[in-house]
Amino acid sequence: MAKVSSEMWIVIFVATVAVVGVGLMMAGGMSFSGANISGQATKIKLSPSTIASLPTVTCTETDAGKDFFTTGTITLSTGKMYTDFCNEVGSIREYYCDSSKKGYSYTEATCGLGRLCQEGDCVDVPDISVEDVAIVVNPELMIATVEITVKNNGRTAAAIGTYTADLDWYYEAGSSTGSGQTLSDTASLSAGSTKTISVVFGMNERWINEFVTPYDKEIFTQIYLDSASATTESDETNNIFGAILSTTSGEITSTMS
Ligand SMILES: [Ca+2]
Ligand SMILES: [Ca+2]
Ligand SMILES: [Ca+2]
Repeated sequence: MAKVSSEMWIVIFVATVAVVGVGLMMAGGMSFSGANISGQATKIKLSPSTIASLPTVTCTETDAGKDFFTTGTITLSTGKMYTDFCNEVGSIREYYCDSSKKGYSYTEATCGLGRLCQEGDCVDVPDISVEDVAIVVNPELMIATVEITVKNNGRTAAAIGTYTADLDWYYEAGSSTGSGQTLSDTASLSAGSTKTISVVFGMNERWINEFVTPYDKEIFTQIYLDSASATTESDETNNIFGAILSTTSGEITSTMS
């Protein structure tokens, strides 16, 4: 057998290292980039039986599951805690423990009519609103009475509180006369109940003369309940009524158009 020189051993060694290296690269799917090794992470799929054998996260909570009327906190065995809260659009995020692997879930819901989300809890509140408006003109007494029907659509009692009423008589396009009044009604209005409040406006000679002349004209009235925003309500947009109420000569009553 021919003797292998020391130079030949070096060549064989280098060739062997190269072959093994390329083999490892192919087997592992890796690629080299300069001096750094880069590669792709491999996802490990767990079998259903493996998943089933994993420990389930346990969960405890301070309220009664999907309890929208109590601010609750869930605590997981992992140490994580989540507390019910009101999101940016006023809906409640309610956390609750369940039998899933992660141990909990949550739902988001609006608190509904007559309720508001406050600090992770749906609370009952009032909701006063303008339901109807009528204007009764009495030329003989030279008064116009604005009759405002107010309803509490909410779930708790509330007073109308401070409110404003304005009445303008449009006798020419773009011009008006009239005056506003700021009043107060402190009587408690129970949930679901309705009442009518009346605001009397004095009419001057010009108003009366305009009223009895035989052409169409308009009365503008604006009502703003709880104008001082003293009461927190489930709907703050229905406190204002402002519409053009039309009447024709000879009529003494106009209703919402
Ligand atoms: Ca809960
Ligand atoms: Ca809750
Ligand atoms: Ca309201």
